[in-house]
Amino acid sequence: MTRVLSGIKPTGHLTLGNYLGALRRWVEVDQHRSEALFCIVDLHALTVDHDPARVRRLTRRAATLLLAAGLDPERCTVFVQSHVDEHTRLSYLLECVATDGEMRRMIQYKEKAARERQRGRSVRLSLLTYPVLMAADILAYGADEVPVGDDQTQHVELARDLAVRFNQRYGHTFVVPRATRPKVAARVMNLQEPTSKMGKSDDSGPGIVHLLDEPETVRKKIMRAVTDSGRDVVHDREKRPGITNLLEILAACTGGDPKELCGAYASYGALKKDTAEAVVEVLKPLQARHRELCADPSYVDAVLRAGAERARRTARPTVDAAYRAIGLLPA
Ligand code: AQP
Repeated sequence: MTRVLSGIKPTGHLTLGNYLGALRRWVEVDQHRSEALFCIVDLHALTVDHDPARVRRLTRRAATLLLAAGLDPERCTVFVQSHVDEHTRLSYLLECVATDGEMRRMIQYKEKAARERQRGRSVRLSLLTYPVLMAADILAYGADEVPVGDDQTQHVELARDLAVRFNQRYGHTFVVPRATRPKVAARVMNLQEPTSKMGKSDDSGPGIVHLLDEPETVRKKIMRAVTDSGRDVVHDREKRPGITNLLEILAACTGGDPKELCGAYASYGALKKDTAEAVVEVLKPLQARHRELCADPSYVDAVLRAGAERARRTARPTVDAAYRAIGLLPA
């Protein structure tokens, strides 16, 4: 059976981008057709300036939202990365296989390091090495597939390279994973700045739809989305990024084709209205389930505890094998 692993970082409140780019596929496809593991990658949230209490809060909230969206602990393993030591154990070994040049070429590193500097903060070493920890997240579990949005494909490529290199040098140890992307909405853009990704750690509120936004807030944000000059509704990422973003969101929410949807709209206003309603409908059941789960935090704790145990059992043999293969004396 194919094994799938993916994660989400508790650096902010989950967004429509996280949902359409990743979470929805985990729920609708991956947990049904594969042996699937999903984690809240809390260690990755420490790579930029952070507030400890907030990270804890966001970790719990992300876990609750994953379950509210429909991940079923009977079908898949849901856990918190820092509860399973195998991730950091393996990460060090992979740091001994990765190169400094590889790390510095990572687009997310360049962008996030620039943002930290702009804010007058120093850049944490872990921001540079974070893709290696992400490779460890994936390789420890022998994942065949990693369902991610567009922005994470470069990191999955790195995990592939490290797996191949390790296997060539030290003998076959790791499965070589591959990224899978959604057909539409692989990169949901910020509604106010449609040439930038809708990211959860950005502060520009009106451009970001959060999964727990009230329906009225969702409507307002989408109705006020920045559109392009011109009047006709066309799908063109380069020339019409604002309208194309709305078409992608609407198509992802309704199961349509963004290019075919163009013909159905004579004005930007009508497209915005339908997009807003489609998003509200998609979020409604998730928000209702989230309210129920919040009333029973012990259930979420129990799911995470059981998930971590199962994850540990799955990862340990591979990580132990990597320790032996690289030349470390067994304890
Ligand atoms: N805008 C997006 N469109 C499509 N997919 C997206 N993902 C994130 N944003 C979009 C996908 O969601 C999964 C979890 O993302 P993450 O938590 O690892 O963080 P990220 O990719 O770095 O995205 P964020 O939300 O923008 O976080 P910050 O702002 O902290 O960097 C991934 O599969 C991702 O591709």
